[in-house]
Amino acid sequence: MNSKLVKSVAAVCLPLSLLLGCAGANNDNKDGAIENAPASYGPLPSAAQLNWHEMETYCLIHFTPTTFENKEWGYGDASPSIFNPAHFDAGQIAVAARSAGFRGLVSVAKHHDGFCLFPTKATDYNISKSPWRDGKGDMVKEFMEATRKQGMQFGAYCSAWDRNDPAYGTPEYVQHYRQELTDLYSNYGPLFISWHDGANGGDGYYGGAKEKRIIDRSVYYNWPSIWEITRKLQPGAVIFSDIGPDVRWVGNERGMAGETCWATFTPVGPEGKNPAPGFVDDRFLTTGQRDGKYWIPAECDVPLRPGWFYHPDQDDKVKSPDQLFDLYLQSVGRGACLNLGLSPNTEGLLHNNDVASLKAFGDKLNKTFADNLAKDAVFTASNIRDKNDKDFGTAKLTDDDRYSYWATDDKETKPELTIDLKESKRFNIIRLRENIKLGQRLDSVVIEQWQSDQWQPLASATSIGSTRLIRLPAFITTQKLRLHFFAPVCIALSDIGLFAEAPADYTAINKTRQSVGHEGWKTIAGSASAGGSRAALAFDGDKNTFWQTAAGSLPQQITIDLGGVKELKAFSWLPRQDSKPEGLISKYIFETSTDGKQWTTSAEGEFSNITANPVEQYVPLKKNVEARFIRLQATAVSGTGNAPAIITIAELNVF
Ligand code: FUL
Repeated sequence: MNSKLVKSVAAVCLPLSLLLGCAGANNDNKDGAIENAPASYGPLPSAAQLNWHEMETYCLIHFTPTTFENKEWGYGDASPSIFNPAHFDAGQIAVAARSAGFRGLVSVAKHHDGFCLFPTKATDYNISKSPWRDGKGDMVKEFMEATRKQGMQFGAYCSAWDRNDPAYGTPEYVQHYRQELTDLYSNYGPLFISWHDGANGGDGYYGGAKEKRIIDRSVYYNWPSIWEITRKLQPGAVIFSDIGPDVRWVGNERGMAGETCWATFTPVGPEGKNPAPGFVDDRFLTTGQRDGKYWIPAECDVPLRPGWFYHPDQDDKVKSPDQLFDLYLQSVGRGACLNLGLSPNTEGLLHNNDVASLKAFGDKLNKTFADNLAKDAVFTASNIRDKNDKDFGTAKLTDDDRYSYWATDDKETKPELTIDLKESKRFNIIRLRENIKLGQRLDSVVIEQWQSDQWQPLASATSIGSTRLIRLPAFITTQKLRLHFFAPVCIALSDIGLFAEAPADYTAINKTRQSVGHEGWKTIAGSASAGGSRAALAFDGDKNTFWQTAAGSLPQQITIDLGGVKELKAFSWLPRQDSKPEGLISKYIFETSTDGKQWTTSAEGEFSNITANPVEQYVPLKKNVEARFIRLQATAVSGTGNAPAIITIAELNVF
């Protein structure tokens, strides 16, 4: 703890900081600010944002009638009568999340299908019309109680797009949305986050109209007036959306921040227009901007399974603890937070594979970070602020306070720090943290290790911020490290840790499905290939290659001879995996035939959320069929709204 406090300033600023985002050396930290502390640099986090940074990881739970339809986006037409999970247990879900070290749960209180998991006057399409708990239940409340029981914080996601509401697209619907948010903000205690999605407008049921409704995303909701409701009713919550205002989307649903990822960011809309959720120039979402005007750090959202909703065919595709750990390093370890999607099954429970992976991930995290090998090291700094004032000394680097810090004199912007571990130690992770109450100060750090009697280059990193975890390419054993820091102002480093990654202990229950393989497959018809592309790339077993059609020819399709009659129950399409948006099928027809002349439509529908989350789409056929020929035709492609220009297929499989 720091001894010389400037209490008066802290007292004045604390209540205001929640609303205005004033934070830093001169105010709200628990122990107050120290006399002669460095002046803050650039935009600063608010109290709600500091709380959010400290949480590091939390979960987002998708569970609505869409789960019972085995879809990713409900159309808005599902009967509430299908929503009746026999063994729903919020406690099972919260305990599993807690076992993985998560510090919060966010309930998807309403997804795009429009069904509210809480009773509300805003729409009839809500939980009270379902048979669950005889129509007297409130699932958001059960999630909230289970979350708090595990010592975690609670948040809510209420989709602005509503594919059920007949009024969607008119000013009346915006009133419904405001009412739903007001209900969520009023009845579930303090929320740590209000989560807002960018997917807005498009095809929907809309009370039976079954049409496409396009809204002007930049003005329709009047977001600033909605944020006012949030600030008033939930002053401790951060507001998440593509553009913030408190936490921004990282720009992908793979759970990964940029290797460089600044907490500072200036939201702008496309072509310089006013930004809004779903209406943003997305170039800097992943990296942030060093000169960004506001403190708007990134949240990395990613589902534990390929999809956000539960699909039985994905039971063997649950991310392993090692994959989760990689994501942790690429999100939390880059100054962001990790928001992991959990998807209960139709029973209302997490599958055993999910529970086991979460627990093993939590164990791995605990074991890895339990022992900071730098704890008893001797630190030698090239400069310590204010004539070696111990309030700014290197002992602050290994205490448990993430806001106490080693600082240099104002003019010392490129200091050096040597760490002597007193004996050789083996590790592969280096953790650095700044005291972000004073802003994101460091540009970069370069690290050397002592090896064969000399300093040798080891690692470097940019954008340190709230947490930077550097995983070395391999374990090293050394007694000494030397760090060179670079900043535009004096530095305020709060933490150094050295850790040895622990192995994960986990075995998944495997293989729920088997593809029939690609042997004997031949393309017999289809759209022309784009120059250099070959149709056979659509079934070469390599997910990184894909077939791309030439623009223009319609319909956009592929017809394949399987080489013999097979009994089929499902097909799958893997979109291109190179993160490019062109040619992603959003609506399809899948036909089968025994002779290549008479065709039956065996499946048709929507590949939802395909741009943000282009994972394998597994589609059970309407009924099992005997077929020698299959045809996949795209009737719409994401983003174009019109006839599909081109399609891409990384892999096609039948089961
Ligand atoms: C997306 C939505 O469209 C997905 O369905 C999911 O809810 C995800 C978390 O956000 O943008």
